[in-house]
Amino acid sequence: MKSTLKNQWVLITGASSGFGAAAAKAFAAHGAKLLLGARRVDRLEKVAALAKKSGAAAAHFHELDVAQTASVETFVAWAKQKLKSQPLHVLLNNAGGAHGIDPVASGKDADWETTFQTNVLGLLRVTRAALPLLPHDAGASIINIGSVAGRTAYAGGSAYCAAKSGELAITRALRHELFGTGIRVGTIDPGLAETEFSHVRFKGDTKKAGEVYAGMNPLTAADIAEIIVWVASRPPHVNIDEILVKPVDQADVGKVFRRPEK
Ligand code: NDP
Ligand code: 8X3
Repeated sequence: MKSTLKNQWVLITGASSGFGAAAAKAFAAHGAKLLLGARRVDRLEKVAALAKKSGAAAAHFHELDVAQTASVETFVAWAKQKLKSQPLHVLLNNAGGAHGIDPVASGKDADWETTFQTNVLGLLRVTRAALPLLPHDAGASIINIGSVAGRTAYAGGSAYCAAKSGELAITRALRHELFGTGIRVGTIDPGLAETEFSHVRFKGDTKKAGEVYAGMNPLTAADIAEIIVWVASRPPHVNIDEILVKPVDQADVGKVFRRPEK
């Protein structure tokens, strides 16, 4: 059966690693055309090359820092040129992450600011700039990546939990604002998934990052990519509003089943 994503344009933020890179590969397997953004352009180049090998009808990349309005505007202008008046079918707002795990009492301004700049303001900026590229009544989708952290707060997660709660609120507000346009809006909210997320959160401390997933089976980037593609390929009248997805070893944010080391 012909995929509904074949030759459709998909824009992915944070495509240089983790969910974004896996989503590029998964959309590529459906013959989509890709517009990839992140700060690490060397990584984007590799992701685009793999996407082409995996079946992408096109895979272009450009530097993007969602924390900078000028960078977002430059990126979206570049994307518009690549589209050559064709519509954007999927906007995947994935760029983000957590920075530090300090309690509020010892939290750092720089960590809080980066967390909000990427997960909240970046999402708003990219969406504002890309909205004119999304056609009405044509099955286009905005898919945002939230987190279990946006639904349940935990110690050390104040800024990140607040930011992902913000992502959920923005997703819900946007669904109201786009009511009647036929543009679909949804959020996918994963639990523990082993990507570069914890390396970033713990500022490169590999030991601490590894402990997050010790003795349990986390989600993989490919698991999330499969869900993203499924959401984007529902029939045009179907909106998948919100998906909460956790590893079976995670009953809740702080309740993780860990097998003893052998
Ligand atoms: P990764 O660290 O592997 O990927 C994060 C991506 O975001 C990278 O491509 C990074 O690219 C990009 N990014 C970060 N800051 C910016 C920026 N300022 N401008 C542009 N791109 C940026 O982690 P994940 O794949 O796990 O994270 C993807 C999303 O999923 C994030 O929003 C995260 O909060 C969310 N999430 C992750 C979970 C997990 O357990 N892994 C669970 C729930 C949600 P670059 O550094 O090259 O700019
Ligand atoms: C990432 C999941 O639980 O580490 O969003 O915050 S968690």
